[in-house]
Amino acid sequence: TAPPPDRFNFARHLIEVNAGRAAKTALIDDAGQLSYGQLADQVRRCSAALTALGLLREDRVLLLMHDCSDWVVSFLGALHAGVVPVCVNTLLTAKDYAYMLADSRAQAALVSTALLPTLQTAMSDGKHELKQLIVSRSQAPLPEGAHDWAALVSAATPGTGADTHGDEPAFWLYSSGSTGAPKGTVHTQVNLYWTAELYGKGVLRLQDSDVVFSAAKLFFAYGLGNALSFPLSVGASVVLMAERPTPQACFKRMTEHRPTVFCGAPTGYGGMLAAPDLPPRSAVSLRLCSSAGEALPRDIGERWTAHFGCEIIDGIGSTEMLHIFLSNRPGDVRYGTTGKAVPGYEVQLRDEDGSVITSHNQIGDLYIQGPSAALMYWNNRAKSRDTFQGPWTKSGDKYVRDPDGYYTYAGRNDDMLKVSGIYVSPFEVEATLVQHNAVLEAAVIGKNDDEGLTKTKAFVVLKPGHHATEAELQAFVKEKLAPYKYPRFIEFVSELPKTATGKIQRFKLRELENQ
Ligand code: 3SK
Repeated sequence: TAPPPDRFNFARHLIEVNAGRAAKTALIDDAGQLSYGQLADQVRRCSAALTALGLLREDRVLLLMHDCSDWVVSFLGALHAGVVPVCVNTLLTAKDYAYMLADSRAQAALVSTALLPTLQTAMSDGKHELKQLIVSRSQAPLPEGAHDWAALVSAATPGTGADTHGDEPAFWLYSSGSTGAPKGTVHTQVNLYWTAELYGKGVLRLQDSDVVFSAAKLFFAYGLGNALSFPLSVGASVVLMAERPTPQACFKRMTEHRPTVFCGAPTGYGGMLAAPDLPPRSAVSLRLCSSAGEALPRDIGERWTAHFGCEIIDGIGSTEMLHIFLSNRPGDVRYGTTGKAVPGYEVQLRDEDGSVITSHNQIGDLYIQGPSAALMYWNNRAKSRDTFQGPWTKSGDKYVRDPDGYYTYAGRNDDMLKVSGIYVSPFEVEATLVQHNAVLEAAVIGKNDDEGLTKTKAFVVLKPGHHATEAELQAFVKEKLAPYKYPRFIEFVSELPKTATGKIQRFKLRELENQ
């Protein structure tokens, strides 16, 4: 892939790439459609409007919106002007937004009407520098001094945009770890280009004939690639959905808009497969699906493919690398593994001493090298140094490579268990438990026995109307894995604690266990 020129602006790049597609549908949201011509026009107007409001190059603007075309136009409009959108999760609390406003020193906020009250609470709670409030799809009278997004954008004269450097800070995403405050992850203009080239085109082979629908929202790095930078880099159409990605909401878009590519997370795939109204293959037009967020259990991949006749391409990415760097490939899917390094990225497994592991079947810490790594975490030198180590980025995940070169997830660094001196991946035990017909979900943590030795404990959610005993599930795991890995304790629960992105919060289970 040819590197982009030094002076590079991703929004201007997309406008250029799609100049010959003015009439083609770019975005379909809950309210209507936008063609590529209309998208380019709105991006250039939005860019000019932000500049006219007094926003300068590198000023940060908070982008707190539900998925819709205004999100895409706001993001690209800011990039076009050289203003830096700070894209935040719509599911957070006012306290979280107060932290992000103060940390980013955002000068303006672009916000959905429904999220305005929470943002206003954040503004009244914390220190902030907001000077402009722009409200998308407002229905009620606006707060004093606030702007209506549509009126502001349509009144502006389209701008030519900023002649940015490709390595200039372009946008932020907040990355949350299991401990500490969220970290503002600073990405450049070219990072969007590289992920679209290497994953969107290189692995998913997106084409302008594709219609892409992502259950993962735009504020996640995964959703941003799936539903913005990848499809718009090839002139495809995108289906955007504001509501929560329940199975029913996803089925509605899959059957109405007939996306050819669907991007989701394992929990979502599992929920859809368990739903009574799962549409038949003939009611959808899927050619390819992608999965990330957590490793995809083999059973889910196999059942999805059996039902819909298309593969799920499972990969792992990170907010820090912007998108997926290790992945299966269309036509070369090994369910239960995360595949191999995406061409353009290099991965390494390192042992506890930091030495590179060259042997097979040995669990190690995953490091990545590639052109889309973030510059740093804002205001956090210590964590930046720990994660961004020269050309290498530490992922915080443990992996194992088999003799054929396929990588399999072995848990987070902080979730790994050592039982009788041997590493046990809680993920491996969970993935086995969910193969049992009665099990919907499972989470495994370490629990100290009476002697203070670590043993595995599984929290299990059963499928509605199903039954299983502790002994039955233990025998099931023993049959499939090395016997020492079976969970010594099983507790049946009605749900598991999860992050907004659907990742199981094992640390919460550990806290409960150790109370
Ligand atoms: O969770 C992932 O695997 C992921 C994938 C793409 C982009 C970002 C993330 C966190």
